[in-house]
Amino acid sequence: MTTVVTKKRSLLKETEEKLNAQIQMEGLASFYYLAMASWAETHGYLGASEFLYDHAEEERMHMLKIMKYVNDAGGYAKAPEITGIRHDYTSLREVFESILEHELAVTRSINKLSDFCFEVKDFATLNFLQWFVNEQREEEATSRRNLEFFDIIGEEGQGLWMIDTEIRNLLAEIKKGN
Ligand code: OFO
Repeated sequence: MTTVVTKKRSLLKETEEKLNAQIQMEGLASFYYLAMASWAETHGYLGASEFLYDHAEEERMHMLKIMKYVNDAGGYAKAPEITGIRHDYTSLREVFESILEHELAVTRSINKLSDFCFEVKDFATLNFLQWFVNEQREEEATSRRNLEFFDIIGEEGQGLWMIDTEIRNLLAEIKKGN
């Protein structure tokens, strides 16, 4: 039911659309991580798959956080349409390289959105987005750390097994800190 009261809000239509685009991006990220988790699990990388399954949940939580914000602000959050998920990778390294690229793209998206909110003086949404700004800083650091394992340990011999173990250990460390 739409009443006069429910129409009154300070959230601009354009901000709502941009937040919905971010919801789409977070939802896609969740399934993107889920597909990589399944790839890793079926290729014997159980530590990496644990990390990736866990991260798929994190991304879902990010999506829900924005949905709740939009609806609480008087807008209408749209559940994302998920298509075009990649299911095949040539190596575990490629999985983690594409994760870093993805996280950098999400950071750019959050920054653009924050910049827009600043321009239109939507300080409430700008404040809300600060959580995501900090989160992206952490996610980029984690993505780089995972990739460093490949360079430091090396992939030869038992290297991949050790890398897989280190990725699992990093997840445990992150969980301890949360
Ligand atoms: Fe939602 O932080 Fe990664 O993508």
